[in-house]
Parts: sequence; C-alpha cells; structure tokens
Amino acid sequence: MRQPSLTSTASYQALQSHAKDAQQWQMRDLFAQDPQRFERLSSEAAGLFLDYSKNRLDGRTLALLADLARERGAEKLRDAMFNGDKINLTEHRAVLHTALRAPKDKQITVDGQDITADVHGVLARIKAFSDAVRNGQWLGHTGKEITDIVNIGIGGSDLGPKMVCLALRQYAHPRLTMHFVSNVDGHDMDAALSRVNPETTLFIIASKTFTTAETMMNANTARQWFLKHASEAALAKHFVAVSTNVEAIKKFGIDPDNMFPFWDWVGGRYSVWSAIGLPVALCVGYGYFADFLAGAHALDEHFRTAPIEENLPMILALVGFWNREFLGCASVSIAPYHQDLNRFPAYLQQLEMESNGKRVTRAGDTITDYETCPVIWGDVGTNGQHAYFQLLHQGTDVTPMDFIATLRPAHEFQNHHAALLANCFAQSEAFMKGKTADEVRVDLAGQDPAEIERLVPHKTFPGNRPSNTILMEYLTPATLGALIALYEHKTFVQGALWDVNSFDQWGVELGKVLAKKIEAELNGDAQPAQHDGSTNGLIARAKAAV
Ligand code: G6Q
Repeated sequence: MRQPSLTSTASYQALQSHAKDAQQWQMRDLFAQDPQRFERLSSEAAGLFLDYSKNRLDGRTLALLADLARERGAEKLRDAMFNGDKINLTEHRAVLHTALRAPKDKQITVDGQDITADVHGVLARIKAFSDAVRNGQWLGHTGKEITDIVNIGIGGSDLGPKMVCLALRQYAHPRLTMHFVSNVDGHDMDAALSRVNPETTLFIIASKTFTTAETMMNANTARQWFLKHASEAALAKHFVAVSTNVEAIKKFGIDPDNMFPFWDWVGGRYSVWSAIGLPVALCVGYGYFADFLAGAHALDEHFRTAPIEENLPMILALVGFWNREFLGCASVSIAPYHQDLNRFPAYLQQLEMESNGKRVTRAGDTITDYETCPVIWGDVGTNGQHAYFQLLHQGTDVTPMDFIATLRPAHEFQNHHAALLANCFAQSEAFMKGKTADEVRVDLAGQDPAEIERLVPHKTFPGNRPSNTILMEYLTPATLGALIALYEHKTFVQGALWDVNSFDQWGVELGKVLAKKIEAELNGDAQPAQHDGSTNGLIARAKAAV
C-alpha cells in the first residue's frame, strides 16, 4: 500500500521545524541544564543498558520522533512481522526470524503450517548432532574424533556464525577449531585446507539457495580435496549441509539425513538463529546456543510490548534517524570495546546496509527528498583510537558512534578492563564535550604567545558529536543474542520510517550476472562480449597474464 511521502507527514514537518532549533544546541549546555539528563535519556531491557543522552536531542525531540514512528505505522508493521504477514513485498515472503527463537508453546503459522513445531524439530536435530560431534560419538571415517569444522558459506551464511563463534570464544569446545571459508578467492580455501586433516574435519556447506556461485565453487573444491584422501563412502561422515534446497543437496552428494533445513521466511542476514547457526551449536554446545536464542527472544518480547519511549530498538532507530535526517550524518561508526566482538561491525554492515540501502519506497516510488541508510563501519576500541578516530574528532564530517562494552571482563586482568572502559567512556566524553580554544590556551600557558595562537586551531576539538553507549554485564550467549536482536529491530524500525523493504537485496544481483559472463570469457569458453573500454581492457590484461 502506498504511504504518504515521509516528508509530507505532519510529524516529519514538526521535526523539521524543531530541528532548526536543535541544530544550534550544544550538548555541553544540555547536560549543564539538566542534571537528570543521563537518567532521562537511558533505558534498559534484556540485559542491555542504552545511554543515548550524548546525542543532540531532548525529551521533546524524542516525543516528536515517537509521533513519527506512530504516524509511519512502525508498530503496526512490527505486529505484522511477528504475526507472519508477508511483509517482504518483492519476494512475497513472511519475515519470521523471531519465530526461530520463540519458545515451543508459542504457536506461529505460515500458510497454515505450524512453523514452531518445524523450528523445534530442527533444533532437536541440531542438538543431537552437535552433542554427538562434541562428545566424540560422531567420528570421522577412520574412527577419529572431529577436531576441525569448516563452514563454507557467504554473506548471511557466513557473517553471523563467524561473528558469534568469535564472540563466544570463552565458551568454545577446546577440541574444535572453527574455520570459515567464504570468499571465491582460492587463497581463502587454501588457507583453511592447509590447516586441517581430512580424517578429522567436518565440512558444513551452508547455503539457503544452494546455488550461490562462491559457495558452490568452494564446496566442490572441498569435496574434491577430501576425495583425494578418502572414498565417496566416507563423505557422509565429513559433509553436512544447511539449506532450504533438498534437491540440490542430494545432487551434490550429501545424504539428506545430514541436511539441516530452514525456510524461505528466514532472510540470509537474519539466519544465524536457524540451522545456519549450526557452527555456533557445535562450537559452544547446544545449551549455550539455546541461551543465545533465549536472549534474542527476551529482546523480541521487549520490542513487541514496550511503549516506544522505553523501547530500546525503537529508541536506537529514532536517534539514528534523527542524526541521519536532521543532522546530516552520512555514516555511523560501531566501536565495540570488546576484542571478542571484533567481527560485530562487519556483521552490522550487512544487516543495516543490505536491509536499508534502498532508494525506492515499498510501493516502488523513487526517494528524492530524504536520505536512507547511512554507511555502517567500525572496528574494536581501543585499536580504532590509534587509527581513524582523528577524523571522528576533528574531521569535517560528523559521524555518530555506537560504543559497546561489558562492565565485567571474562579474564583475570582487571587493570586491562579498567583501562579499556576508561578509554571507552573518555572517547564518548571527548566527542560530546570537545575542547574549546580557551581550554587549549590554558593547556599551552607559558609557551610563546605567537606559537600558542598558531597551535590553537589545530588543538581545538569542536565536540558536540553524538554517540550511544550500550553496556551489558558480561558478554554471554544471552546478552549477545539480545544485542544482535536489538540491532535487527533497530534496522526494522528505520526501514519502516524510510518506507523501504528491508528484506530484499536486489542490488547484489547485477554484478553476479555480469561476473558469470566475464568468467566464461576469462576461461575462454565464450567470445569476449562488447563491454565498455575499461572492462574490455581489464579482461584483455587478465587473459594476457594467463
Ligand atoms: C542476506 C543475503 C546474502 C545471502 C548470501 C548467501 O540476507 O541474502 O548475503 O545470505 O548471498 O546466500 P545463500 O545462503 O543462498 O548461499
């Protein structure tokens, strides 16, 4: 259904006129004026604490943003998602990653099918299989225990399980080393195969469609490599698949008993909760995998029921929307102050940019008068501080930050943790406060006055740069599950505000088709097509190098 354009709505226009004032605000002043600002502009749910007080907004901004969310039907769309309505309009699919983490007694149906029963049926198989591999009942073809697991998948079939296995490193089985091969670049496969022994390696071929070019090429290479060391009969002990495509799996030669299914209502980038999470269950054990699902479910329940003003994903989405639309911020930097979350920015990059990197509305109209998804990027603190934080503090662009930290470490080095948290909190303080020219002068007092004046502009920080801080007690399977669900739902709400379909990704298709053509040309199976001058030239150079 065609919605009125975002910018024509009364609540958007109210925000626009409010923004004229807010754009002049200094956060230093906002904190000075309201001693309760931190209490007022922070909220907590499912083990996550969100401080959004270091943003250029106030209670009125939030109220206007909440009005906008209501007027744009964000709550209705949320309910439709949980209900299994086919809100992925270009693919005619329901969007039910939330059903993957719902308890057994929650009845959810899609096209008359009780999907909760299906979900829990597959979970039981994941449990049985992961238990068997972990406790040494599942053996390789020569009778040895599995020591290495190689997940072959790309995009949504790689980023989630890889990020989560790294994040839950503390819970990992000591015998199992996890490897993730995603890139069609043979160096990726070569690096993994050079580290594993075919007698003790389990390959998981993870592909929703089982047609993805990179994954199929990697899967075939792994199979050929394995068959150099073992017979066809041995494949069943070393290859399992996660997919929605049973026929393709049989054709590949994987026993359907070794296939873990999922469904078309699970989007790739939302699939870590499905059988795509099999590497997680193998790595940390089914019990912790279940905790991971339960953590996400707790956040789902909060998202489904809490009023907008107290609803963490709604708030995160609205604050991000404000920064994007009214303060002109074109990118958001994610800074986990936790080494084990080092793949989290990459994970969010796909989640948000593939979901909301769109330029037409759900009804297909071209968006011309507002911006959609900002660029998402980042790296762990404190490393980023010694690299690109310079630009964030003193560059010409204002880049909002999300700081993520745990109050307690999972190691014994307390002094490290204090140093880490001190850096995390100091950075958000510095971004907010900045440093005025007068403060710089005080610092430099005693030096040659001409030299002081020469240095002042270089040493001044504009400040007034927005950030959120998300804290949790520990990084556990449950808090990690909640953290991911928080960002999933933030992405959902922003998609609703921008009126884009967050659940397709047609933008990845064009390059795939062209790559097939060029691959055939490079292999000499096809006559070079007439490309543009640059592409023809590059192909010619590559062919000459063979
Ligand atoms: C995610 C995307 C995309 C997808 C990969 C892998 O939402 O759809 O990243 O996950 O292209 O697809 P397959 O799992 O089908 O191989």
